[in-house]
Amino acid sequence: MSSDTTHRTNRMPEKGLPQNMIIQELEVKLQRDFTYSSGKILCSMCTNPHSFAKQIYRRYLEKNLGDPSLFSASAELEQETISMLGSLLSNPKASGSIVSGGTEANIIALWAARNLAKKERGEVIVPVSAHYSFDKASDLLNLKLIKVKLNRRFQMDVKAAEKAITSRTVAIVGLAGSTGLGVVDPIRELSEIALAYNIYLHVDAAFGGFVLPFLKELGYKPLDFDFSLPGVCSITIDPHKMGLAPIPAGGILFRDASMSEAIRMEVPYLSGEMNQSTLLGTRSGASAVAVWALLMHLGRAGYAAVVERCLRLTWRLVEEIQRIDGLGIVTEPTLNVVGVKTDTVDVSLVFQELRKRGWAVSLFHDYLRIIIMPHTKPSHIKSFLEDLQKILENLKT
Ligand code: 0PR
Repeated sequence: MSSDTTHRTNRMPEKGLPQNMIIQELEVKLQRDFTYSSGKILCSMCTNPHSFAKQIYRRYLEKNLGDPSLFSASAELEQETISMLGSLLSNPKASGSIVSGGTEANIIALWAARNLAKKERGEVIVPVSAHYSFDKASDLLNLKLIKVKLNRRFQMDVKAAEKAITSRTVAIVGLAGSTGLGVVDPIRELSEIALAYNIYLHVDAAFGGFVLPFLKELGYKPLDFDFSLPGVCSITIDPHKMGLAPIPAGGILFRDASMSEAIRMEVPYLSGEMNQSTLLGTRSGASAVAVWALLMHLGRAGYAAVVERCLRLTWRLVEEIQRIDGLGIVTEPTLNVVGVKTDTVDVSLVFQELRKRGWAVSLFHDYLRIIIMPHTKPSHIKSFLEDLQKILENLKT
C-alpha cells in the first residue's frame, strides 16, 4: 500500500478488467488531484480547457503532424492556426508550429537562433526572470546563458543587456509576461538593440501572448511586444495557457520562413514532401486542430472578454490585498499575475498554511504568486482572502 488510501498498481492484470471497473478505480485514484473547478488553483498558468476545444480534440485524436504526408489537411490547418496567431501578433505572414508547450517553443527559438548565427561557443542573453526552459535550452544546445539583472520595475535592465553583448552572442530573449510577476520587458528597446547589433531577438510571450493584444481595447495601457517591432525574430505564445486550449498546445512563431528553415530536417523515407521544424517527431494534430477551432469559435471578441474578466478580478484582488494589514503587492500587475508580500510574518509559513487549507499558490523567493485564470471566480477570491486573513492573524499571535 502507498502512503495514501489507494492501492498502488504495478503490474498489468493477466486478464483485462471491465471498463466501468477501471473508471471507478481511476475516480478514486485521481481524487487527490487539485481541480480547476474547485477554484483552489491559484498558481497555474493553465486552466480548464474550453469545452468546444475538448470536443474537437477528442474527435481528431489520431492525427499525427509528424507525418504531414499522411495528414496534409491537418498540416494545412496548423499553418492557418499559425497565420491567425501571427495576425494576433501583427504578422499574418509568420511561419511556425503548434508545439508541446512553452518549453519546446523556447528551445526551438534558440535552436534556430544558434543555427542562424553559426558562432562558436554561442551565448544567449536573458533576464534573470526568464523561465527555466531557457536553462534547459542552453544546456541542450550547448549555449552559455548570460543572465542580466532587472530594473526597479522587475523588467530586464536594457543597459545591462546591451553591455552583455559580445561577438559570441547568438540571441537576446525578452519576456512578455514573466513567469514570476507577469512583467513585460522593454521589448521596443531590445528590438532597437537587436537591430543595431544584428542579433536575433526572441520574445517569450508564452503567457502574455493571449493577454497583451487585448489591453488597449480593454482600456489598459498597451505594451509593445510583438512583430510590429522590427527586431523581433520569433515569439512563443501558448494556447494551453491563456488560449484555453487542451494541453499540449504551445506556439512558436517566426517572423518569416527563412528563420524556421534553420532547423528544418528533411525526412527522405516518408512519401511526399516531408520535413520537420519541431523538436518532436510524432506530435498531436488534435492540438493544432483544437486551437484552430477555438480561435474561430471565440474570435477576438471572445478572447478579449476572457481577458477582461481575469484582469478585473486581478485588480479587485490587488485592492483587497492592499487593505489587509501586513500585506502588500510586489509591483503593480501588468497581466493577471500578482506578487503578494508580507513584512510581518514568514511568507513560507503563509504558503504552508494556505496549502493546509487547500489553496495552491506559488512561493517565489520572498513572495506568493497568484494567477487569476479563467477558472477563478470572485467567490473563490473572497474565500481565499478570508482564509489568508485568518492565517495572518494566527501567525502573528
Ligand atoms: N515561458 C514562460 C514565461 C512560462 O511562464 C512558462 C511556464 C514557459 C515558458 C514554459 O511553458 P510550458 O510549461 O508550457 O513548457 N510557466 C508556468 C510556471 O512555471 C508553467 C506552469 C503551468 C506551472 C501550470 C505550474 C502549473 O500548474 O509557472
